[in-house]
Parts: sequence; structure tokens; C-alpha cells
Amino acid sequence: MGVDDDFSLEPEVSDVIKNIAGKFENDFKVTAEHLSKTQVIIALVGNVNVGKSSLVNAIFGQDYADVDPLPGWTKDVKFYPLAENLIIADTPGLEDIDETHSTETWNVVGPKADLILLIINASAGLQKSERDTYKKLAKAGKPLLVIVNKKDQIQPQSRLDAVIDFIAKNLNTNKVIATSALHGEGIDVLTKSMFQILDENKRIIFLRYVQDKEPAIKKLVTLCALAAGGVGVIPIPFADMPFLTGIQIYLCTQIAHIYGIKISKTDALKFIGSTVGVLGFLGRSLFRQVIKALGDITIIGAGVTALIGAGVAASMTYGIGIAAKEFYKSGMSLDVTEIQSIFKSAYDSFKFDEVKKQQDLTG
Ligand SMILES: Nc1nc2c(ncn2[C@@H]2O[C@H](COP(=O)(O)OP(=O)(O)O)[C@@H](O)[C@H]2O)c(=O)[nH]1
Ligand SMILES: [Mg+2]
Repeated sequence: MGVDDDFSLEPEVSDVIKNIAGKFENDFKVTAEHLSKTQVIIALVGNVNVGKSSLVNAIFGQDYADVDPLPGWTKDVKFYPLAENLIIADTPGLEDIDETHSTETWNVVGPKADLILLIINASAGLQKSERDTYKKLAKAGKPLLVIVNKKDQIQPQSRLDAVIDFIAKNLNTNKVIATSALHGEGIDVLTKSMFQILDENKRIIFLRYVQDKEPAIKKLVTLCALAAGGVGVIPIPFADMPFLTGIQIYLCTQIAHIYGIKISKTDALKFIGSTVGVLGFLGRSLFRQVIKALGDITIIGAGVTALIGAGVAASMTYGIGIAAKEFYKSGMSLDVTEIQSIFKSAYDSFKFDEVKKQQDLTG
């Protein structure tokens, strides 16, 4: 079922696709190989009872207390494999960290963690131990997010805003995220931030295990759309390939990967071809031009973007990404008509200038 059966390419285009897929196989292999060997370690730092277990549960739908910690690490920091390549590192409560434990804790968390979550209880406010810890962690130079959990316990909203503002100012960071693990609030913002702050391979692995993948995938699609429109926000592999299609192939293969589906470059290209086909002459002729040019490995990148305009390039990428999300989420059970209709409404809804402006504001 799916793209292969319903979407037939002109023979000359199909030959060229095979050709391109072969030429870039090596670049993409690096990514796939990398992914299979990559491990993501997320360290939780925070006092007892702040909601560390509850947050992990809200994000991944799993209780790491049910998992046996990995043997042979240290007695203070415990590593729980939530999945083969996703590990939660749980540290002793800050109040329990005396001098000897402390050194060991930072020595482990600093180098090993890919992402550190410092979790603070909203209703208790910022403690001195939390401030000191933040300083130490920030020095490690690792991706670090500050989470203010139990936000439901602070009413009204203006009081909560003041608490968050106070913590952000005191820690000198703008990466403070308010959550309620109990009510599932702010978890979307948190997963989006975790996704964005992780490196390009680790973020894909992370998302495979996240329960609600939608917010972060939308973010990925938006960032790729901006990249296609010439606005670089985060590094995206292949964004500097001298043509537009590199970004979309990357986007489709990564989204498939997040849903646990391995696809080839040819599959991705066919999928892209099937979506843009709905744009009629513009989509088809653009796709054909890109494909042909790629066949010659002519450097046409800037040319193609100039030809269709940054806004159209961005909207197309957005449409392709959203269509890919629905397609792979469905286990590839949508047909071409359904894919095209999802593509078209996403394509029409994307407002490049507004999104660009928003991105400028929020960073
Ligand atoms: N009101 C409220 N309670 C929460 C929240 N998150 C966790 N809790 C509760 O706080 C207690 C400690 O949570 P837990 O996840 O075990 O904390 P940990 O010791 O840091 O792992 C439990 O009773 C949770 O139900 C939240 O966002 N709001
Ligand atoms: Mg716990």
C-alpha cells in the first residue's frame, strides 16, 4: 500500500531518482549508522518529591522505577534504561548531596549526560542548593533546561509568572519551563525544548520514545521549512546541499525514523514527488527540474530557490513535513489522495513571513 502503488513516476525521472539516491547513499548512511549506535542520556537533577518520576512518566509514559538500573555505574547516580538507547540518569536529591557524593555526582552527570533537567518545585520556590547546583551544571556546558514543576499549586497565573520570572532572573537564563506533571500541562513545551536542545541525532532517538510526538515534529518541520526558505535557525544536515531536495529528504527520513520506519532515499523522493504533484504544473515542473538537475549533479540550489521564491520553498517543505508526519504515523496506510490533501492544506496554511518573524522573536 501507499506511495509505490499509487504514484507512478515518468521513467526518465525514476531513473534519475535511482541515480541520485545512489550518489548520496553514503552521506545518509552515516546518519543511519550513527543513529543505531547513538545513546541518549537524560539526567534528572532535583530534590526528592519535586516530581522527577512524574515528569518522566508524563513525557515517555513509563515509570523508570519499574526498570532495573544498569549495573556497575556509581552508587549515587543510577542509570535506568527506558529503552535500548534511551537512559534516564537519576541523581540523589540536592539536599542529600554531601561533599563526597557531590564530587561523584558532578563527575558522572557532567561528562555523561546529553541533556540535564534541573527540576524545581514551584510552590517551594528557588532554594539556595538549587541555585548552587545550577551554577555547577551550567559550567559543564551541557544542554540544560530548568523546569518549574507543580505549577498547578500556584494560583493565580500572575503569581506563577512572578515565580518563574524570579527564578529566570536569579539563574540568569531564559530557559525556564513551567509544568504540571500531575495534569500534563507544559509537557508539550518541555518536549519541544528538549528536542530542540539535543543534537541532531540524539533528538531523533529521544522523539521515538516520547508519547506525544506532535509538538516536537511540528517544530522540526517548521525549522526545516525555515531552512528551505534560507533562514537557518538550528543546524540541519543537508541544508547546505546545493539544492532544495536535500532538506526534504532529510525531513522525511527522520520523521519516518521517529515512527520506527526505515525508508530509503528513493522512498523519500517518491513521497516528495507525490505530495508536490498536487500543486499541478508548479509542483510537478519544479520537482522534475530539481530531479533532472540532480541527475546531472549540476549546482542549481540557489537557482531553484530563486526560481520559486523563499516563501514557496518554505511552504512546500512545511507541507511535505506535515504530510510525512501523518503518513508515517498512520503506518504508511494513507493513499496518495489523502497525502496530497494533507500536503495542500498545510502548504496553504504556512505563512512564511509570520513564522520567520516569530522565530526572530523567540530565538
Ligand atoms: N500537584 C502536583 N503534584 C505533583 C506534580 N508532579 C508530581 N507531583 C506529586 O509529587 C509527589 C512526588 O512526585 P515524584 O514524581 O515521585 O517526585 P520525585 O521524588 O522527584 O521523583 C507525588 O505525590 C506526585 O504525585 C505536579 O505537577 N503537581
Ligand atoms: Mg522519584
